Amino acid sequence: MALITLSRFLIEEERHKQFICADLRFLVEIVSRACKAISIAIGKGNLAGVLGGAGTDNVQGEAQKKLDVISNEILLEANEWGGHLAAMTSEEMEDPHLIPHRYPKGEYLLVFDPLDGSSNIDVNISVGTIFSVLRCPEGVPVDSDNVFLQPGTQQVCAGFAVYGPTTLLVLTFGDGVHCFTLDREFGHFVLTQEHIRIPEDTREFAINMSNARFWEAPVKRYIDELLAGKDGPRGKDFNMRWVASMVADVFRILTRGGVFLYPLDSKMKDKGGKLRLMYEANPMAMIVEQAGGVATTGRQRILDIQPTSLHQRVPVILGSRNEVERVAGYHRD
Ligand code: AHM
Ligand code: MG
Repeated sequence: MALITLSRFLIEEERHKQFICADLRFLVEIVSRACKAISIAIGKGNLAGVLGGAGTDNVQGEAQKKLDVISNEILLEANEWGGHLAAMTSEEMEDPHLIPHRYPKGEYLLVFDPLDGSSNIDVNISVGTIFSVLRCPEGVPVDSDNVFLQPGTQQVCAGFAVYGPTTLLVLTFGDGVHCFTLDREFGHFVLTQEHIRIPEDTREFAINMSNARFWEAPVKRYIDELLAGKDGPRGKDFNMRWVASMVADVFRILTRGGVFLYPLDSKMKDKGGKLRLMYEANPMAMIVEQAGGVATTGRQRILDIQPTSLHQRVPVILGSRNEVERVAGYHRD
């Protein structure tokens, strides 16, 4: 059977399902090309001198890696000229990036974390790019942050790339979740998994255990029960995985189920959580829900949150339906 490339997949989505329009198709093609360029830069590593710190801090006060800056530049440059975007915003920049006057403007907004998990880059562990697409609302000045402050339910597309043993692109337009693998010889993405479904039950969890003493009671209770295994109230053993790259942890959950938690903890309570709503939580929540999973802060569905600022942080609990609902239940108790 003929391979379905990303280009063909997108054309067919547009032609048969009228789910996406030409501009959105173009946008995703451009983002996928930028991901390819990032994947190549990462693959060169020390040979191209791209590893290590950039010597700068981002808006969150986190030290930037050279590849954080390079990936951000690649995404900005690739998406400026096409006429499909009104503006972009990135985890690595304080303010949104407006489309320069010399280029036409389009109806979409692009939101991205250019290199998620970049603390892993120097130790050769998988990292990725996360992105989300919104429509630019009419009547709101495009140079204000407010155009971006839309709940996750308004996303028209969400996706992420994983730069691991293979380079993957996971995509949703609100009609299921599909995964494409980069064919490095031909240079294009090929459809390798269609309509991914997250198993409802799991025996695997992902959390940074070193934060245990800072967690709230419902999360403590949940993890204690998992750790008690066969002898505890759950009556079965659980296994733990924590890559510290959300892209890799979420891809594992899409593939074989699991639950991922970056909950609220007392150390970062004033910040609202660790992960960013617009750049990480919303796109991942849309993908997880589209694959039959659940994504919550513990108290609220992530996609229903009305953002109040561009770099807002939230607690994130997502993955296999029955486990995530149990954690949400413990929060209600
Ligand atoms: P980043 O976007 O600055 O890389 O931060 C997000 C990452 C996630 O990919 C990952 O789940 C988490 O931070 C890991 O945090 P920790 O180092 O506290 O375990
Ligand atoms: Mg990130």
